[in-house]
Amino acid sequence: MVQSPVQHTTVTEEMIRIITQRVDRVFGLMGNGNVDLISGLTSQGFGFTGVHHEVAAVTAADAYYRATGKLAIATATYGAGFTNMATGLAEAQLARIPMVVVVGDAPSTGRRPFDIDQQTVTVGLNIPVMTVSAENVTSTLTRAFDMAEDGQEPVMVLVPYDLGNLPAGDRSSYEAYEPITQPTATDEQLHMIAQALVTAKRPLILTGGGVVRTGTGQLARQLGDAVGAVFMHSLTASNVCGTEHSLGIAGGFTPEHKLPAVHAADMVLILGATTNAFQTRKGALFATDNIYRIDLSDRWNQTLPTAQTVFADLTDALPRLLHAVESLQPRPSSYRQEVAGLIGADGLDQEPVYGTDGQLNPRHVAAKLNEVLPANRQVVLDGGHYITWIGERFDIPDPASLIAVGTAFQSIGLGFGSAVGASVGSPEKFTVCISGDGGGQMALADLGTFINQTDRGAVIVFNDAAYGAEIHQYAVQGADPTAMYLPYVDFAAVGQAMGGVGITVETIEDLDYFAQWLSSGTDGVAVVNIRISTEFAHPAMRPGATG
Ligand SMILES: Cc1ncc(C[n+]2csc(CCOP(=O)(O)OP(=O)(O)O)c2C)c(N)n1
Ligand SMILES: [Mg+2]
Repeated sequence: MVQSPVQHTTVTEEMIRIITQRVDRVFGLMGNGNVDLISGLTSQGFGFTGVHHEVAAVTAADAYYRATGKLAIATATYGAGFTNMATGLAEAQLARIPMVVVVGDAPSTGRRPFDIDQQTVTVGLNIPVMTVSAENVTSTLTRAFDMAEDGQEPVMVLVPYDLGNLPAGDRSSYEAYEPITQPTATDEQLHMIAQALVTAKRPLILTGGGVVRTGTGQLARQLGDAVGAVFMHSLTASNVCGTEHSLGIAGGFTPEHKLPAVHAADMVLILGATTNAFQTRKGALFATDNIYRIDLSDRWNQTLPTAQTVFADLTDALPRLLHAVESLQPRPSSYRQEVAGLIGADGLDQEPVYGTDGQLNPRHVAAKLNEVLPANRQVVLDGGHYITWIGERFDIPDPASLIAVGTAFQSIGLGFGSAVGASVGSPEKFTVCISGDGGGQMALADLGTFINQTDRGAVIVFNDAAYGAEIHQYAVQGADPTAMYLPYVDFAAVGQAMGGVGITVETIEDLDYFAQWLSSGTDGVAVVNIRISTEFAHPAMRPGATG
């Protein structure tokens, strides 16, 4: 009798088994280090989105999480595939985005002349890293998912590329992951904040990404309603409390005419929001020192050293705080009624629509775009001067509908790649990716990916033929502007070449063509190239304004 050979599960097969159990989407670009993995996934019809530059594998997985709350995988080959990911990884780590990054690595026999030390580079990015072996593939990959989810961070899994066809080791070797214990507030601490809220004349609650992640927006709203507080939110927490008593976005994006209403606050409670220089206008956003924070760690308080911080998980702390406030039987403050009288005119109608160069004023453009874009918008931003106008003028329905990958690491050039992940994650929304011409040229590799992956959406380029942010911040202080100006690129033509519908906007009325395209309901992606003047600087760009 001929004995049939024992069927082993290979390392690659075992990785695919775990991946398909834990996620529904992989973003990546292949090479020798990950071709078998991708091939094994696509051959079974698994959701794989190919990108054109590896940084987009990471930023698309990042935006996918921000859009859906679901963890995704980014994969690349060893060497250049890995190094191309670095900027996206630094952003994901700083922004606390869970993802598992699966990357090929040098063979288990040792580095070849062209291999680099990927482990050390990953450690340098502050990202946990683990290396798969044939014996531990199950436990390693499972642990990577658990760590990423629980720790809210990217986790790197390196796979020596020669191991793929070896039999995978004992599946039972996995030791259960020990979840991180979160800090808990004491009753006294919560009572202190409750007292401050109840005795304040004009309490203000600033909500951030921590409120979004813990799903505590409604609790924060109830807390504010109990004391008559006014709300603000960070960039990542648009409309998280669903209240009309909000002064909108906090920080550099806060329009100047709303600042008197913010400065009137005599007590501020910050819930799960980073207080970086931009968010607090270098600590000057609030006129009071009577500031309290509830957050998991002090890592995110960068500008308010005197704020009283209670370290706690909002899921536990907010219901208890609400109870503490209610037991003090507060009388709601009159702040909400006073706010209308404190907000000045926004002054848009006083501003010219064009500069003396004949090009458009970006503030008017942002205001009109806000009117014409569909309500079910999902706005993906790159970085640059132009985003100040979007932050100021755009209505965003909920936190998941404003995605700005790159703000934590202060990187431009991540817009089109991240728009891929947002669009794939929430195809029911109208995804609009807004970019500058500088960041747009940096991200160009994945403009075509976004166009191809999106049934209906738009790319809008605020094109001032310049690194506008540098002109408005540094040329005004005497830096030579030569290298700040860029050759003009017609993004409508570039977009058309990649399968989009090109629309050129030189006058404010030209935006009606875009409005018509939107109302026609035609499938596809409009690529709208808008010529912007370099003469209009947002106040947040003033030297030293926000850091
Ligand atoms: C990767 C990277 N390189 C350089 C910078 C510095 N930087 C910040 S904004 C900016 C200009 C962006 O130009 P553009 O995308 O055209 O937008 P604009 O400021 O003109 O509106 C530059 C170069 C950066 N933030 N990230
Ligand atoms: Mg520009």
